[in-house]
Amino acid sequence: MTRVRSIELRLIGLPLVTPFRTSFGVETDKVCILARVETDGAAGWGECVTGVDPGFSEEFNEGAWLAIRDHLAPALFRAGDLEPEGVEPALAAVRGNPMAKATLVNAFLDAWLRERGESLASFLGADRERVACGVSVGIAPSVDALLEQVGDYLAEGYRRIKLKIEPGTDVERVEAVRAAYPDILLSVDANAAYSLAHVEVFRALDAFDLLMVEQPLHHEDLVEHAALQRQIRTDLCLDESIRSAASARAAIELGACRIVNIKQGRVGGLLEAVRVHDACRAAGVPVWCGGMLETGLGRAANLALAALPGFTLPGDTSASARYFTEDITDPHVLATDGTMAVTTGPGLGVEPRPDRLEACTLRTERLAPP
Ligand code: NPG
Repeated sequence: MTRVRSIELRLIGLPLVTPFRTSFGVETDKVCILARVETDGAAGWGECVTGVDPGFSEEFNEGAWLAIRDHLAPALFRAGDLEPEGVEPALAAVRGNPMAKATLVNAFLDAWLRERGESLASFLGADRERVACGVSVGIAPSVDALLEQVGDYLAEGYRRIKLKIEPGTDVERVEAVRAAYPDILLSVDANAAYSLAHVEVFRALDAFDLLMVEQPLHHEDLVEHAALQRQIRTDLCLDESIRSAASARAAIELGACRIVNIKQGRVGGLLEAVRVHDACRAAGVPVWCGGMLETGLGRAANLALAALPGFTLPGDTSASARYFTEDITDPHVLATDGTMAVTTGPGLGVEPRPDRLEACTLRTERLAPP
């Protein structure tokens, strides 16, 4: 048992090495909330995966800040002495807001594990020390620019290339990459930019031996995803639609996907992420670890999760250098074989470097029990 004594919220901003364009917007900077939770015997970190705008999900930085400050943190203070299994129930009176909740769940877990000297990977049930990594390539300005980026990432060792797509340039881009690299693991991610009226696009994509088509339709369209899956050969993968183990089970039972992208931040934190993993594994559905341009803190959490046995496909767990010139932690580095190390120290096994943290801080607020 340990008790949360105080929470420091911090908004940070880090420039991205290259702008990241998806079908829902362009990111030039990573701006996110970090929570530092102080317990009786340690301090733990949680990184919130919301962005500046509610484009990927309805949660966004300023909303998450208020949800944490005014509702979730007070609930955690009121809960008193806690073990990890008590944290989600303590926050359950707040409906939804999984990304805001994940921030505190993960920070508490980090602090609790640091008190015990146990690594996050071991606590979650990891069975390997390195994970195979893929990379997500944003929508490029031209086919040539895309081919150059893909070539560079392959040269670095990445084991799977995921192309962001949007209506209009999809088939032509995939065809060009597949022609240049006939044997690579290749997938596409539509970020919900299509409807069932686009079925011909997906039939055309069937020709390119893709590992998967990720989240083609609206996040609430499970029945439509199932209808699309029946009409194409390529496996569908869901991301935005998977918000919990319950929604993963529903998607699988409906036949809406054959692969699941697990983002711990999107499903309410690492504990629910393990439940999503377990539900998929029980159903024989492969999973992989998604990414949301996390700093080295969130990336350490993702790497620990990706080391669980059901994570059989390379994830968007790319090296710090793919995102930032200088991360806030020591960088996570890709080996030439396309793998990265899972951290082994207590908790997340990484810390923000104080100088870097100060340099990128936009705002802080300290929260304490009344
Ligand atoms: O490597 O962290 C990464 C980015 C992987 O493509 C990626 N993430 O839709 O999955 C996504 C996308 C994303 C990025 C979503 C930022 C939301 C915010």
